[in-house]
Amino acid sequence: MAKSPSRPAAKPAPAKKAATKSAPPALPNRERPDQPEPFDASKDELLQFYRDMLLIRRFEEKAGQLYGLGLIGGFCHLYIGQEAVAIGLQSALDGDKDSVITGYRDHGHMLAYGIDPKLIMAELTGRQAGISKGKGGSMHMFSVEHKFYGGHGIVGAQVSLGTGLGFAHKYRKDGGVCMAYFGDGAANQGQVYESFNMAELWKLPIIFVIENNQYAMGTSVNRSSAEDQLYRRGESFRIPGLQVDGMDVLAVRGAAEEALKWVRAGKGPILLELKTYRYRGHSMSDPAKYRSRDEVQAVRDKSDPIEHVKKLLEKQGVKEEAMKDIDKEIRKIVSDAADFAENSPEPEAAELYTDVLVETY
Ligand SMILES: Cc1ncc(C[n+]2csc(CCOP(=O)(O)OP(=O)(O)O)c2C)c(N)n1
Ligand SMILES: [Mg+2]
Repeated sequence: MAKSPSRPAAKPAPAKKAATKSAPPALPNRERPDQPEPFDASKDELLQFYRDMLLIRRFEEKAGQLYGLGLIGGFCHLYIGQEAVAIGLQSALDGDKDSVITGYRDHGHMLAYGIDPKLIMAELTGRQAGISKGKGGSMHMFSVEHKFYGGHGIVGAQVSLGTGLGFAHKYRKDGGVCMAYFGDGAANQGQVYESFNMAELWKLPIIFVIENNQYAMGTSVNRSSAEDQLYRRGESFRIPGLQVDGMDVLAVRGAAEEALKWVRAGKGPILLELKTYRYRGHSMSDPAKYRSRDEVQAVRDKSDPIEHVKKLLEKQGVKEEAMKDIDKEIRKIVSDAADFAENSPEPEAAELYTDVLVETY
């Protein structure tokens, strides 16, 4: 081919510099948390885990029914399958000092805090007696008294807000730690990384908790995440991460203890990735075309967190009958909560004007 006259002749390539022999600068020493041991629960503690997880399961089943009956409006995201995460983590917190914040899949976290199921069910059904006076509903539960800061519908927003809570704990020197939960989908949000940077820079007392239930709506984690080992997501901010079996409440509690030890020692934030699974759809209106029934059934059969504890209790000599009695007791608590909610009045119209602004105008 003829050479174009307008194009200057190519310059000879510069001679390559001899490769330097010295190694790249070493990274400063980074301490790592210890690999957590599973929590060594007594029989009573194990029974308590069983009871607490079952309460979430039965409560969520009832919420699904009430939604079907049209008693719950708007969005409703159930926590069935993920019970070991909220129970294992929150059972390790100090309720007087520590704070919790999460996304819209929040009923389980409220129950894990020991908040009265009646108030939660009343909130779901939009009643005056609800924990947010019936004005928040499923996604916007809140309890300052319990240091539970929501219930947030904007994916990832709770991570920045949680970082603010961590900042408040440090600023006030109240000794508290914030536990900020978010999903595998939220883990791809930009504000998460801005928060990571500030949290590590200022050594804020916060545990970032990724509840990796494998899906963000209909998108699997592998389809959406370049780095699907989510516990590594803090590494470039020097935030250490631990990957935990989120279907095993003892593993979760063990990881919570290790994380709290790290944060309470003033070493700054830590990241926990809890591998878990949601059995139900993303919300109540999910056609579930992105996974097979067999996939869900296989997790139920092999890894159910409640069945796991049941087996451990059996090994400790707890009889099937005793566990059935607990189930009956829990079902009664849940049906009482539903009756309470159904028989509670809706908020007065005047409530529309309260809790809107902190100041008065
Ligand atoms: C900023 C923002 N983007 C998108 C949505 C819509 N949305 C609601 S939930 C969701 C998926 C989040 O998945 P994940 O973080 O894995 O949480 P999970 O539902 O599995 O608990 C999306 C994209 C939203 N609510 N907010
Ligand atoms: Mg998810």
